[in-house]
Amino acid sequence: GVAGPNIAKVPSGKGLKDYQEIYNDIAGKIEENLDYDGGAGFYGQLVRLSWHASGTYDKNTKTGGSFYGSMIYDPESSDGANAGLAAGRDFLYEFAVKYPWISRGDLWTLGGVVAVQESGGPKVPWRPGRVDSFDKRDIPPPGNLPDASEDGKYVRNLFKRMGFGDRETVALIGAHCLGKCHTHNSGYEGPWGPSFNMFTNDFFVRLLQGWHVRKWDGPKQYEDDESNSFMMLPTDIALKEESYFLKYVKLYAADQDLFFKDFSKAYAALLELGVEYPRGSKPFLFKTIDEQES
Ligand code: HIF
Repeated sequence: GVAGPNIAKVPSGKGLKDYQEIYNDIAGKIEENLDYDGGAGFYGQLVRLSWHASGTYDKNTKTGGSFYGSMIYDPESSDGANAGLAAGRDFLYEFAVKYPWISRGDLWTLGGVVAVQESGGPKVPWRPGRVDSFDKRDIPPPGNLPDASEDGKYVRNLFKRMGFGDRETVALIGAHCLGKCHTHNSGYEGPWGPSFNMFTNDFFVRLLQGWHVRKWDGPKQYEDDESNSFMMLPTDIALKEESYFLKYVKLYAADQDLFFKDFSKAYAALLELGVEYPRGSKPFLFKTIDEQES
C-alpha cells in the first residue's frame, strides 16, 4: 500500500466479544430479511461482497485485497464485476454507523463469515485489523475479478494470481451453492440449486449431473437436464472439463465434511489476502446464533 505494508491494526480495547456483538447484529438482520431476493436472503449477497472485496489481490504486485475497504471508490465501485454489490454494502452500513470503530474491510469480510456460518456452513476463523484508506492510490485497478464466460485454464491462472492451487480453487467455488445470478447485475440468471440459502456441498453433487447449454437471449450459461430450473456458469462447468479440477469436485460431492474443512481454510485465506498480521495474532472463531441460544 501507499502508506507502507498492510499491517493489521485492531482498534484499541476491541476483542472477540465486540466482534461477536457485530456478528450477532448482522445475523439478526439476515434473519429479518429471509425473503429477500426470492428467498435467497442475504447469504449469497454477503459472501459475494466479502470475496469481491478480497479477490482483487495480486500476489505478484502485492496490491488489492480487502485491507483498505476501497470498493466504495471508483474505479473499483464501478467495475462491472462488482455490479449489484451496493446492496450488500448498504445492508451492512448501519453497523458501520453503530460501531464506528470497525473498518469497511473488516465489516465486509465479517459479513461473509456470518453468512457462511449462519447458512449452515463451517466455522471460518477470522482476524480483524483492516484499516480504511481514503487514498486513491490504494484502489486496485478493475479487471482482477473473474469473467464467468471463460474456461478452466483461465480459472486456474486467476486463482493462482491470488496464490491458490487447484484444490483450494475448487473448494472455494463450492460457495456457488448460495445465492443466484441476476440479469441486471451480470447478465446471467438463476440459482445454482434449490437450497440457495443453505451452505452445503450441493453445488458439487449437481455439477456432476447432466447439464446443457440454455437456449435464451442471454450470455452462454448451462441449465440442468433434469428440471431446466438451475444454472451453471461456463467457469463452473469448466471444473468438470479439466481433470485437475474434476478429481476435487468428485471428492467434495462425496464428502461434505471434507468440503467444509477445505472451504473454511481457503475462504479464511481469501479474506486475508493482502493483510499482514503481527506475529502470534490469533483468529477469532464466532459462535453461531444457534449455539448461543442452546
Ligand atoms: Fe461468484 N458469481 N464467481 N463466487 N458468487 C456470481 C454470484 C455469486 C464468478 C461469477 C459469478 C466465486 C467465484 C466466481 C458468489 C460467491 C463466489 C455471479 C452472479 C457471477 C457471474 C452475480 C449476479 O448476477 O448477481 C466467477 C466467474 C468466479 C470464479 C470462477 C467464489 C467461489 C465460488 C470465490 C465465491 O465465493 C456468490 C455467493 C454469488 C451469489 C450472489 C448473490 O447475489 O446471490
